[in-house]
Parts: sequence; C-alpha cells; structure tokens
Amino acid sequence: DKIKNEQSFLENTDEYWMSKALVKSMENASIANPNPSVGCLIVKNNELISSGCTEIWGGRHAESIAFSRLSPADLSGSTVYVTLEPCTHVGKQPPCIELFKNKGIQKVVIASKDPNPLVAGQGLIKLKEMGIECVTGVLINEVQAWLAPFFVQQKHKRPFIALKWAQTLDGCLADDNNGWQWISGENSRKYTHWLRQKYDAILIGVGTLLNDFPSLDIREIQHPNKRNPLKMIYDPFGKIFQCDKIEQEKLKEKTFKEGTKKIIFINSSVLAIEKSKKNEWLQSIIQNKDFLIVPLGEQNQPQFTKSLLESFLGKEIEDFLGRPLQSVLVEGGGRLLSAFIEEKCFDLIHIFIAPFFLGGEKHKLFSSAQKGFLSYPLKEVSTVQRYIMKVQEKLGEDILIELVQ
Ligand code: AOF
Ligand code: ZN
Repeated sequence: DKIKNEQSFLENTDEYWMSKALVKSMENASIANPNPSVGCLIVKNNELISSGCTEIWGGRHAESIAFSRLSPADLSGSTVYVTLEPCTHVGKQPPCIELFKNKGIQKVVIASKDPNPLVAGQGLIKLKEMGIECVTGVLINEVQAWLAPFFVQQKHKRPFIALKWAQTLDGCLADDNNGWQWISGENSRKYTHWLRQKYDAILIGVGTLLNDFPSLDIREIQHPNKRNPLKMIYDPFGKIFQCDKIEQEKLKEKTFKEGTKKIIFINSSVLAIEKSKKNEWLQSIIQNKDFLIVPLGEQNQPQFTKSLLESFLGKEIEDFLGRPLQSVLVEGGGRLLSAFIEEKCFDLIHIFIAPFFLGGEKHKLFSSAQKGFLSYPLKEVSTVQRYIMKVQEKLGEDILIELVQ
C-alpha cells in the first residue's frame, strides 16, 4: 500500500514510474515463482503506453508482454521502466535484451541487477552497447525486498524462510483455555492471505494441526491468478497417524481438503514402525497423489532445522511441486517458531501485534511451560540476540513489524 500511494513520489519522476512498475510486478506474485515476478512499464511523453508482468513459471517475461503490444514506431523515443535488468540468456524464454535492439528507445530505467549468474549485469552492459541511456538503482531496496525469495535462492541455493505469527501485547499466540482463535484483526488477516500467496509453502507443526485444524488456504484474496501454497506438516513422531476417525474426518474437511498438495515430515524410524503396523489411514495417505511423506533422519536438537532445510532442497519435493521450492512460510506453533528462531534459520519474521493481553503461559514463544523436544533454556538480556526492524506499520488496530537478523 505504501508503494501504491503515489503521493509519496513526485509525478513523472523515475521513482514515480518505477513504483508503478513494482505494483505491476505484484500482479502475478502467486504464479511466477520461482521466476522473479518482474514489472515492466513503457512511457512516452509522460504517458504510460504499455505494461507487463512476468507470467506463470516458464511463461513470458515482463518485457516481452509489454513490448508485444507496441510497434517500433511506438517505442521510438520511449523510456522503459523494468524492476529487474532484462535477461540475456536463453532459458525457458528467449533473451529479453533482443527486444531492445534498433527500436530507438531513449532510456531504460532499472531497479536492480539480476543475481542469476547467467545474467548478472550482462543486460546492462548490452543496453549500453546499444547506445541506450541507462539509469539503475531506482527503488532498488523496495524491489529487492519484494524479490527477496528469488535473491536468496540465487545467492544461497536454498529456499527463503519466513516466520509469521500473530500475538497479544503479552506475547500469547493463543488462549490457554480455548486454543486457537483469531488474535489479529481483519486487515492483518488480509495481509496474511497475501503472504500465503506470495510464498510457495506453509509449514506448521503437528500440534497446531491437531489443535486448530487450520485450512491454510488463501481465502480473502480474489486474485484471478491465485495459487494455494503447498501445506507442510512437521510431525516427527507420526501423531497424524494416531488420529481417531473423528479427527481424520476433520482433517479431510479442512487442512487435508482435496485439491492442494500436502507434505508430511516424519522421522524415518517412526515411519517404518507405522508402515509395519499396516495402519489404514497411513496407507490411504501414501496412495493419495496429493500427499508426499518425507522421511527425516534422526533429528537432534538444536540442529533439527538443518535436516528440514536439506529435505526442502531434495529432488523429491521439486518433483512433487513441479518446480523448485523457493520459499516457505512457517506459521506455528510456538515451539516450531522458537526452534527456527533459536537455530537462526530464517530470513524474515512477520509479527502481527494485537492490542490486548491474555495472560497465558502455554502458547508463548520459548515458553518455559514447554518441555522436551524443541524447548530451549532461558536467555539473558546481556547476551541475547537483537534483530533489526525493517518494517513497522499500523494494520487496522494491529501493528505489523518485520525483522531480519
Ligand atoms: C526478465 N524479465 O520478467 C523475468 C526475468 O527460464 P526463463 O527464460 O524464464 O528465465 C528465468 C530467469 O530469467 C530467471 O532466473 C531470472 O534470472 C530472469 N527473470 N528476466 O528479463 C522477467 N522474470
Ligand atoms: Zn527476460
């Protein structure tokens, strides 16, 4: 919304048009990844004459869509705004750079270089060789924040990990007596659904699954291109397979509803035992093509997130999803979130803070009420890690903060 608020940029400046290109780039957020969702605007005589956003993975790039609507005469004397430098390689699509040749384009404004080593600045060099004036770095922070999952994947060869929760002023993620209920307000929930469509997968712990039976779908977004994220359940001890008939029905109705893909992570030894019991419920899940069961090796605290990360990179998940896994949103519960924080296994944290107190103990991060696997010792003020606050916004009655390490 901040970017959409055009008042913040002087009309017809490069920042003004780039902010519009960034908003355009968000159109296909849910379908473009793992390709970065890029926006391209073509402006002539201070008027927008065409625009494009990256299509579904493997489909056309932003520039190709924007250019396809125009003749060379239209392009002559125009300025092209593009959030990522035009590509120069042959991938699933031809190189966008070819589009810029011999069209009389006056200027190209780019927010960020492409971190993909097959491009990495080549686009910019080629544009300059064509004698086109180039401006770079316009709204680079905003664009790189938007494309952070793509940048992390390119740089570190692993998926982007985001953590997300809603809490009260006293840090409760749920009510001690009744378990899950809405903590955050309507605007925060809308934002959550928007995040769920931006990220490839949602990960929750089995405790949250069996307490809340959450749907984990995108409901509040009526986007023509919306894509429900992959649902991942961390269930090391196979609690799902101990569910009674009523719980099984509830799962089938909500979290395990047909039409979305689900992954269950379980310790390999537990899986072997469950299989040997000829558990019918497990058999039906194994045979269901919407499910993938990923066996994990024995996991030792404090390094359990490492084995999860390794499995995220496996070919098995890529084949099941039909594309590489670029990002994961960890939504809870408190134990799982605490472990990801403790093990520094995250790129970004989204926290929604609602203006009330609950006074509970059970559902706090690092709660001393939690014992056993995934519980951590108390910390001390003098040695504790402090995080950097990147965003603070009011969302209705709530406050959203976003933190990085
Ligand atoms: C652009 N414009 O809109 C996007 C770009 O396999 P391909 O051909 O789809 O290429 C994917 C790579 O292209 C991707 O890794 C990134 O480097 C770049 N993405 N480039 O010029 C776009 N989405
Ligand atoms: Zn391209």
